[in-house]
Amino acid sequence: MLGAAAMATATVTLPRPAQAASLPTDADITQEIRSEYLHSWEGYKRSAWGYDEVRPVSGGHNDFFARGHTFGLSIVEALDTLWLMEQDQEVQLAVDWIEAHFDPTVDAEVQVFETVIRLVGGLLAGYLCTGRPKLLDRCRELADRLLPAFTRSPTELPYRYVNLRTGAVSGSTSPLAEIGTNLLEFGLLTRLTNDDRYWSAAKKAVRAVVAKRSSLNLLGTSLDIESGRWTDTASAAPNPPVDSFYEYLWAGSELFGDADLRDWYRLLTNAVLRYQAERPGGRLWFRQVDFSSGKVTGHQQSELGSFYAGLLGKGGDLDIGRDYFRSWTTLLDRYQVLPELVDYASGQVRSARNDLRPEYANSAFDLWRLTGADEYRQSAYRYFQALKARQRVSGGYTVAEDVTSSPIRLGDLTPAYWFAENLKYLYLMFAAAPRFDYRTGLLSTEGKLLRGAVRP
Ligand code: DMJ
Repeated sequence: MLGAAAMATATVTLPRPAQAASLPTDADITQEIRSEYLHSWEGYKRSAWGYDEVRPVSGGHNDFFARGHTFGLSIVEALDTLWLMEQDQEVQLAVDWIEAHFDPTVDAEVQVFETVIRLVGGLLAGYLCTGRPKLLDRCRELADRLLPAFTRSPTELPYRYVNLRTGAVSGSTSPLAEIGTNLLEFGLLTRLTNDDRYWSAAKKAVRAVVAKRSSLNLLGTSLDIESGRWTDTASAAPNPPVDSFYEYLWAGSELFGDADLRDWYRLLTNAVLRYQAERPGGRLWFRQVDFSSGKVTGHQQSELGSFYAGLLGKGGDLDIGRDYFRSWTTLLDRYQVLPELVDYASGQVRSARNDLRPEYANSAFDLWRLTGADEYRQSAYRYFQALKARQRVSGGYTVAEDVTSSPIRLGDLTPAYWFAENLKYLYLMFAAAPRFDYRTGLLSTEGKLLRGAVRP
């Protein structure tokens, strides 16, 4: 949180976006991004190889899913980015580690959503990029062990956790992002294996949620997956923990040509735009409202919600997406690196952390692909330069505890998604990457390349 004096300055009218500056050449930027990515990757390899995540300041490591167990998460997350960057020796190292050590049968309780978007998605993307069949085998074994979360549910809404060894399920209150962000990975697995169980489970879960929408066509935030009742009736889109539920409606309709998903995306998005969008001070933000009455319950905006600018563009609301992106750019102007959570009505920072989040860069990438406008490359490059100036350490890149303090107060973790997302979006914007099909390429919520890998 900001101190009182700083808070007073934080409530003044938001500044205009910074003037466009001329960028270095694409070749120089590409080289810079690749070299920063490899700086981080080498830090992980040096201090935490085989562990889920590196602590780049202390040289320690972190188990992401379950204490005492590793899935080599950063390796799985990095795989398709390394491949897109044509780092074939590193790809070989990563695939060799996965083939030798990745164990989808450990006696550990894992969070289904995180396992799907990071590990199932990472293995799928790795398979699509490299064609190594064992990656698909491991992926399938893992997904089979996640299925009890769906099949043991009385409502078709998945449990949050499953023990990969025993199949025991737990976690009966689940937010929408966790219930619905399976469509791409499970749908693709079904396509690749001809086994309908994955897609069928994912789609039934989403159908069950949409059926519970209010008369305003809004959704709440979380459900009791055993009773099927809402446990939180605030419509919080595009904030977490509902964010990627909406993203996967659009992306699922795009990847599989599914008309239900397309219709649901449109229906629900129309309601979010109608009841939640507002423009205080000329900036577009999304308030939180009760899903039945539309009564306003909050004005918080999470950095994770900034992905929505790109989604709106892809879903056919380009002008609104562009406006929302500009709102986030005004925060970048002010803080240089984005804080995790702001209250746009009061101007207060509610969480001053920066967890090396990729969502702003993700939207810049999406909107640049849709429009070709240089504004998005300018903004993305500025975002990258700010992280480089503030959060680069000798062991890679690290999260920040407080972006409003001067100097910025750093933490000690490289979240594994860093290897999957931030610099991948940047790289693809500047590199004219030969291994990416810019026309059809489709990335998951975790930045995994699920369509559009051009194999050399
Ligand atoms: C990533 O794991 C994914 O982008 C997910 O959808 C939510 N956000 C985190 C990174 O911020």
